[in-house]
Formats: sequence, structure tokens, C-alpha cells
Amino acid sequence: MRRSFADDVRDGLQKSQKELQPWYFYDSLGSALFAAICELPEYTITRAETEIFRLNNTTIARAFGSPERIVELGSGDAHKTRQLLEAVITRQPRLTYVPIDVDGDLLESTSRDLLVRFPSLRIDAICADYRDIASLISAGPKTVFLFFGSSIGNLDPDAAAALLREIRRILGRGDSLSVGADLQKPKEVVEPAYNDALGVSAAFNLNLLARINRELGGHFDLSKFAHRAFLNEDKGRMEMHLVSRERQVVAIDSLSMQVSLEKSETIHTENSYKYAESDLDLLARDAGFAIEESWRDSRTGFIDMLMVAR
Ligand code: AVI
Repeated sequence: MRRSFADDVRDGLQKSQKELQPWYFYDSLGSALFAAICELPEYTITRAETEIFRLNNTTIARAFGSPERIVELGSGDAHKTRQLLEAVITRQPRLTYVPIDVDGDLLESTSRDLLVRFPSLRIDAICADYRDIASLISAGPKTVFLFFGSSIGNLDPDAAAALLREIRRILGRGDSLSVGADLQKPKEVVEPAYNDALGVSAAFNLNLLARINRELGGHFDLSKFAHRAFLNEDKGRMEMHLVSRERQVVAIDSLSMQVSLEKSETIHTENSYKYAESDLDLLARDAGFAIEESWRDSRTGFIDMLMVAR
């Protein structure tokens, strides 16, 4: 059984390096803030992937073959996926789309929009954490999995490898998984993407504390925390933290818990791994896939890959 928000908050805030899991960013407000991040000039991931789909959607759809089912992990507002769905439906009108997302409201509104735009599409939406994929999706018709937007970067390498293996177990030989990953780039380019001038990334990060206040009776004073995001070059990842501006003790009523924080102590909220292409190749091969095709954006900062099950 997947652990609850309450359990993860209790455990995470008792660790010596306090942490909160990034899956919990995405309540309704968090999803809206993430959609705003995607529009920021500093944050290139979404634009890069949109460009890849705009220029290559027919080629990508052809590479998918004619799937009967498309399963998307962390579908969000499925903004970028629409172009691909359109190209797939043109080839295969009897398609079932299975978006999986933790934000139920977003899942519902996105599904309604898609049905208006593609009346022949069948949608089986699942409100869940995609890390439970093995219990959510069973083996079946010819399937393509989509894992876009560099969401793979929010998993530690072991968890990413485990997820790809689970997906491989569901797929038949010749089925495919399409993954979008952000490529390694210099600090001067990658750090501003998580430290934007408007402060949207800071709000996205702080919303985790606001969510604890809303849902668990927390008493976090957001003005007593600062957003910090930096490139950890040794680990090849961006890290996001919330930094306590002063020594403080914060109560969380429904957990009957008091959280003590020293001045400058941090709560680690997210890792965002930036990949080298050779690592992606290894990851795919270890899980039983071969990268058959890949597409890069014009600045070559982002890659979408077609991994085919061997
Ligand atoms: C969803 N994910 C790929 C984003 C990222 O870049 O890691 C989440 C995000 N965190 C801060 N800004 C955006």
C-alpha cells in the first residue's frame, strides 16, 4: 500500500536531513504553479519538448506503430501530449488513452477537454501515483507508455531503473516507452530555471508547507522560510530546499508533532536529475529496452527517446 501524505510528512521531518517528497507539490495550487513555471523564460524544459513534438509529431506517431492503448505517467494538463494524440488518432481512431496523475481535478478537466477535441478517443483516467504502475496497469493490448517532461529526473536513479523495469514487465515485445529527459547543461543555464526572477519556483516550493498547513493542521509561517535551488555537480542533479530563516518550532496538529528547525537548517524537497545520453542508454538497456529513435530540441538541451521492449 502506498504511504499517505501524513505518513511521509511525519517520517520526512524526523530525518536528520529533513525532507518532503516532491510528489506532494501537485495539489490544485501546486499544479497551477507548475503550469506557470512551464511558461517562464528561464524554464526551458516544456518549450523544448513542445518544439520536439511540433516538429516531429507525425514521425513520432509513426514510430509508435498503431497502439490500441497509450498510458501516460504524470499526465498533468496533457498540453504537449495533444499534438501526439492527434497524430496517433489519425492513424488509429480506436485508441484508449490512460492518463495517470495524482491531481484528480486536473485529470478530470483535462479528460473532458480531450473528449471534446477527440470524440472517438476512449479515456480511462486513473488518479494515482504512477510509481504504483504494476498494480494500476495490466498487460494487454499493444501499448505505448509516455513519460514526458523530464519527470524521470525527479526519481533517484535506482527508482528510475525500477520503474522502467516495472513498465517493461507490463509491455509485450516490440511495445514502446517514450521518455523525455533534460540533458546535462552548465550551472549558469540550469540554476536560473529553478530560481526565476518572478519567484514562481519559490512559491511552488513553499506551497508544500502551505499544503501541510491546509491539510494536516500545520502552523508553518511561510515568511520564515526561503527557497534555495542549486546544482549538485557531484550528483548531476538540481536540488531544491526550504531554508529555515531562524530557529523555530512548528506544530502540526493532526500529526501531534512539533518540528524543531535550527537557523539555516534545510528541508530537502526535490531532486531533478540532468542526464548524459550514455546514462539514458544504460538505463534503457538494463530495463530490457533499446533506444530506437531519439529527437532533440534545437538547443539540444532536451531529448525525447523511443525505447522499444526487447
Ligand atoms: C516536473 N519536473 C520535471 C519539474 C523539474 O524540473 O524537475 C518540477 C519542477 N521543480 C521545480 N521547477 C520545476
